[in-house]
Amino acid sequence: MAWLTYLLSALLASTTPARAASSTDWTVIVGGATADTSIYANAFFPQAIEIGVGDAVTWTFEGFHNVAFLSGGAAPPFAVPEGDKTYWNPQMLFPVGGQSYDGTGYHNSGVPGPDGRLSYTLTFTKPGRYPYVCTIHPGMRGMVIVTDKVTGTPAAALKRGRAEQAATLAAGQARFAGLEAERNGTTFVVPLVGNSQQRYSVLRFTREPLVVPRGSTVTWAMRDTFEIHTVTFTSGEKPPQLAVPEPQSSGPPKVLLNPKALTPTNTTQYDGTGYVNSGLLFPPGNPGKLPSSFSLTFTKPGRFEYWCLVHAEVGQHGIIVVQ
Ligand SMILES: [Cu+2]
Repeated sequence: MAWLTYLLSALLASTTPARAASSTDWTVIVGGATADTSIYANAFFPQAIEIGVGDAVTWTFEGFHNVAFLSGGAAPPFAVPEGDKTYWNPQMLFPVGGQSYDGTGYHNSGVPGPDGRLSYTLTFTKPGRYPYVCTIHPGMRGMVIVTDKVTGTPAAALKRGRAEQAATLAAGQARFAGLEAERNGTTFVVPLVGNSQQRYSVLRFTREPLVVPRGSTVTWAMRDTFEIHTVTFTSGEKPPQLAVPEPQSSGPPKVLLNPKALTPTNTTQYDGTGYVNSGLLFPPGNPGKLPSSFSLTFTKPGRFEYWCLVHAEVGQHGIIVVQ
């Protein structure tokens, strides 16, 4: 049966993409989270990787991100209006660009499905330093350095990536363990935290229910550079979805940004009834002067659950107990 073996190997050879004999595959981890999903890594691990000309990098996803090479261009806008609706920009949700990169053009991996898993490979054809970003988390950056003479190995680079990721998640866990709401008389502040140097976000409001006297005002204050959040009280209703996929007859779905989730209700008091939504809260000092805090005064006793509509699926909700 030697002829069969020969035929099979010839077939396999012809379907395997052509690669230089010396080509090496490198791995970069995208994101990561603690098992309880409270801490989210907004980083590429390792942050910088040095590879040889003709080598490929495979990004292995562990969270909701993308890998985008802008080649000096502007990042695509987050949202695109269509009539009176707003859609999530498909240019950051679905793959754009070919399988190799020479330092030019827009390339995007697209985002993973609900399980957070995706793998994206690019082959680098020219020496150079190539920065890339996640267009979903501002400030989430990585670098591919392509050189004629590479010194490291993929195993060592991956080990470095895992160590960086572990340090990031540990820093986030330590921050969450010490997280306290701040009290000033009848005013409370719930900080929404992250750290752009240590590259994590805490996707929780408070560790324990926040107990406040009746008549107190609680302010949720953004102190995170990576994320957006909402503060949304639904009074027992299911929290609305932020992104609603609309299947199309062909091609990928359109993703509607749900106005109910985006639009502030401009409520200042809460008695345990109705729908109260902060709308999107943005990093402090953002260039568009978009809101970065939300305050609510609690007028009736009770135990009230609230949600971040951006991160409800990873368990970002909290409880206020008004006495
Ligand atoms: Cu959130």
